[in-house]
Amino acid sequence: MKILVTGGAGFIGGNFIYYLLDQYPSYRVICYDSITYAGNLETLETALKNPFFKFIKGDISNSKQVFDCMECEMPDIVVNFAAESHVDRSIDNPGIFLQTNIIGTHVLLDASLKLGVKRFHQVSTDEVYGDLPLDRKDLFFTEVTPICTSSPYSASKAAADLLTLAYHRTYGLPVSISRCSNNYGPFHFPEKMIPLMIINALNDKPLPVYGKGENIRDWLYVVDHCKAIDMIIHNGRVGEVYNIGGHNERSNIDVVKMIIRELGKDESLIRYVEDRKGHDLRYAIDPAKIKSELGWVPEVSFDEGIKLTIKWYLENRAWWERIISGEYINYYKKMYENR
Ligand code: NAD
Ligand code: TDX
Repeated sequence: MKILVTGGAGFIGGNFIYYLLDQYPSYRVICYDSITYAGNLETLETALKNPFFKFIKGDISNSKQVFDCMECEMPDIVVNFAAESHVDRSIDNPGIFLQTNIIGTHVLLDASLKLGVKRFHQVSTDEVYGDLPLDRKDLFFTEVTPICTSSPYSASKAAADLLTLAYHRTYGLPVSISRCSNNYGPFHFPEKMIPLMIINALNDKPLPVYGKGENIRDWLYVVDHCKAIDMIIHNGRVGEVYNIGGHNERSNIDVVKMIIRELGKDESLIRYVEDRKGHDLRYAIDPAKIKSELGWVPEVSFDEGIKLTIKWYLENRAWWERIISGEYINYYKKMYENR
């Protein structure tokens, strides 16, 4: 079995590669990634020593590069993680989100169809459903919740989902889609809330909480997401969408206070800053379908997962210190200096 993982030098794709190499020692795993600001070959340092793993540099929206790679490797399965993934960046500069997330997915679908890939899996997000009100804890996203996006990021991911389903219905490409809630864990890029708060707290820098910190996210430890994708690509039904989430809703301010407590820091580090434009209020996944069809259940509680994550950031300072001392400085200034 040969699996092509796009975006594998990023957060979830990187974790997925380690998961595959560990679970299926006889599989060939190829990472295809253009190494944007979010891609990092240091994440794949250990994988690169494994003879069953190969890295190929390329852009998913470049048809020639994609066809060259896929004609040469002829993967059985393609799992597409490659994306521009940060909502704030999409608000600042939407164009690249359309290029990578929509055109890039189209190029991969086209190549997968022409080369007879046995399964194309699109890694999507709960953000395609828009948001839920804060005061209706009885409401959850199911697979039939209408697509209703808020940000250029989520709009581009929704477009990619629709294209993926169109390739199934129109051309018979065997596809599947997963829509997961917010992930956290090792190798998470410092622009995202949890690693940003851990790193700023470690450096005694202010913790920028958008608005009142009341927005709710449904957090899932990244390895539980990897397990779910593994189950879908091997046993999930073709043409289907599966929601992934562990019923772990927390307000942002509660998460920030938990990180402060775990690190033994003081709540005076918290700064309430200008809210994100169009900020989604609450995400909450109903995972009943993947649970009943595939038997997936999350295994890592938030209390345990946040401890594991903090421990990883403490033990892997070099990984994130190199990131925050580079181009990230300019990003941080632009996003937070006058907020
Ligand atoms: P990330 O930003 O950490 O990594 C993205 C990776 O894609 C990077 O390695 C980057 O170099 C690569 N990439 C970007 N543009 C590319 C291009 N044009 N060609 C080839 N490679 C390219 O993202 P992540 O957080 O790991 O998210 C991975 C996927 O999971 C995304 O599709 C995202 O929408 C989805 N998702 C993320 C979350 C989350 O909480 N992070 C939750 C649900 C779904
Ligand atoms: O500095 C911050 N302060 C803050 O209050 C940042 C970066 C974020 N926030 C808030 C905004 C959100 O309510 O924290 C929450 C989480 O923010 P992000 O980490 O940016 O994640 P989110 O916008 O929820 O999107 C994430 O989950 C769904 C991923 O980045 C997406 O790729 C995924 O699809």
